[in-house]
Parts: sequence; structure tokens; C-alpha cells
Amino acid sequence: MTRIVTVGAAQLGPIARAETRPQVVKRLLELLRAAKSHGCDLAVFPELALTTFFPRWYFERQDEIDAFFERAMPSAATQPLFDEAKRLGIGFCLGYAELCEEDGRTRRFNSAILVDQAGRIAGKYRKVHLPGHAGHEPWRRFQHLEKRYFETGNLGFPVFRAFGGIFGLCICNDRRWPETYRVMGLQGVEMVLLGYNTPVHNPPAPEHDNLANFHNALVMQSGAYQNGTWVVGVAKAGCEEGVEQIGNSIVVAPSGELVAACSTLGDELAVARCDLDLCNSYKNTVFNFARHREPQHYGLIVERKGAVPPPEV
Ligand code: ING
Repeated sequence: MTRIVTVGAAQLGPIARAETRPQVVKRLLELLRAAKSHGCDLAVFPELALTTFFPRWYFERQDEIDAFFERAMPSAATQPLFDEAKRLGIGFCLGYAELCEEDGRTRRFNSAILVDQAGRIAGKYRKVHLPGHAGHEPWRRFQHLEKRYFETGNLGFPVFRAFGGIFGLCICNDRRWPETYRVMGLQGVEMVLLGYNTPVHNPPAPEHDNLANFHNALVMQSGAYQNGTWVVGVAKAGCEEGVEQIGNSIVVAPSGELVAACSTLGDELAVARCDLDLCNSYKNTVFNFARHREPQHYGLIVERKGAVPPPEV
């Protein structure tokens, strides 16, 4: 029996700083209902999907920063999303800023959850690769202060059994690092879900700006193919508080092929019917880790490079 999961990439256009949680949740509900009407088993929302991408600004007061965080999940603002998803029998993936008390202290993470069709939280992830900088850097056109506002995720890269398969979560910059997919690939992941807020302009490397969309697709297509997994990447897109963010939300097959894409920079749903068994066409052949992968040799290559003196010139 084939294991088809119909997934909706639920891209969001800009979220203004002044937009309230209820106003944003209303947009999420519209996309969730559209996903259900298109036969989706789950809808994937972007990173930090409840607010504007606030790490673009330097804040000093903690109360100003904490206004962007959720103290519970579901929170009062997101309960309607959980209720409607359960009523419709559709799951979802949601990125949000998490504020919690853990190990006797207040913690803040850039987090994402996977909610199943019964409205239960089936998986949770906290962003590991926090890009940008920790201090105010006024030379930048805009800041990227994730290292200031979030701790590094402390949950690793787990995978979860849901929707009849093995699912994994990551967030934004995580998608640029091959280790992200490989750690989940070694756990047999069949579908990786991720959201992102990606400015077109990267202040430290403006020469990359024209390749922003190419790099976005490149990293997800390679991660998918090299680990025999589906990858769903969903943008918060458009000009958000004066910062142009890429769209280019996509669904990538284990072959590395793009099977669905958004074409606007606004709220848009791209739908794909994904056969999870297609993963085996790669996991059992080209990327059969048990047969072909040689981790015992990888460290030697690094050691040899370090130990061997440079050739006499
Ligand atoms: N955003 C960006 C991302 O990794 C970035 C940061 C932009 C890195 C451009 C490199 C180039 O897509 C987040 N939120 O990680």
C-alpha cells in the first residue's frame, strides 16, 4: 500500500510589526482551510510565523523582546488554530518564538512544532544554527540578532513518527548545513519540514544577494537527494518592514526534483502529493548508508590532511 502524504506549503507574505496575533492567526486559518479543501494531510507554516521577523531590530528592553514570544503552546492566540485543525482533521507545522521555564531558568528558543490530525503535538524542534550576530551592528541596513534573542536549540535533530511516516523538523539557516539533513537521514527521515525568513540582502556578503533563491533551492534539493527524503521549505516572503525576503517556497522529492512551488511573495498555498515510499528508491540504492557509507574513514582523511606536511615547493 503506497503511503501518500498530501502536504501544503503554506507560505506567508509579510507580517507587519503592528499586526496582532489574532490577525495573523486569521491568515493561518485561511491557509489551513485552503489546505484541507485541497486534500492536504498537513500544512507547513514558516519560521516565526506568528510575528514579524523581529531579530531584524536591536532591542535593549527585555519586555519589548518578550512581546514577540509565546509563553505556552497552544497559547490563547493559537488555540483557535489547534481547534480548527482538529475539527478539520488536518495537521500542521508551526514556527514560533518559544519562552519557557526550564532547568530553573527562563529560556528563549526559535522553535517549531509538528501537530497531528488529532491536534496533538507530535514533535518539537529548537533551532540549532542561529545565523547573524549578538551585538548591535549599526553598519548593517538591518540587524540579524538571532544570537542575541535565542539560545541554541537543545533538542538535537530528532525524528518523529506521524502521518504514516518518519518526519523531521529544522528551521531556516539549519537548511544550509548538510549535517542537518544527515543527522535526520541516519534516523531514516522521510520528510523534513522547515520554514524560513530569508532576506534577499545578506550584509556580510552582498555579492551573494543575486543567488538568494538559487541557494535556497540548492540546499533543500541536495539535502533531499543525499538523504533520500522529501523536503518542504516554506517562506515568510515579501517586503516585511522594509526588508525584502525571498519566497520560493518549494516541495522537493527524494530525487531532488522540485514538485511544487509558490510563485508569489504573499500568502499562498502550494500542494504536493508525496509518496513516502519513493524515499526507498534512494535509501535502498545510491544512499544505502549501511552498504556504501564509510564513516570510519572520514576522520582519517581530516587527520591525514593535518598530519601530512605541505609538499616541498
Ligand atoms: N535567515 C537566513 C537564512 O539562513 C541568512 C539568514 C540569509 C543566511 C542569507 C545566509 C544568507 O536563510 C534565517 N532566519 O536563518
